[in-house]
Amino acid sequence: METTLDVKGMTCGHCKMSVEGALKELDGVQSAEVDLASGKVTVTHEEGKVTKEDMREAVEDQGYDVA
Ligand code: 9UX
Repeated sequence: METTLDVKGMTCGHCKMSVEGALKELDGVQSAEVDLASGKVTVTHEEGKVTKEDMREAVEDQGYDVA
């Protein structure tokens, strides 16, 4: 399934890589794609294995805020 996060404070390509990398490390996440212009992050993952809260924590650990 797909979950969308609204992330604040990502401005460069390195931000994008940090957030995508942190999300892809989570068990059950298949892909993560940051759109820098909008701050939208689209995460494709197995249902039930990983929650939006897990994703929020992973993004916040990288220093970004999740709306
Ligand atoms: Mo460079 Mo992106 O400091 O925050 S990693 S702008």
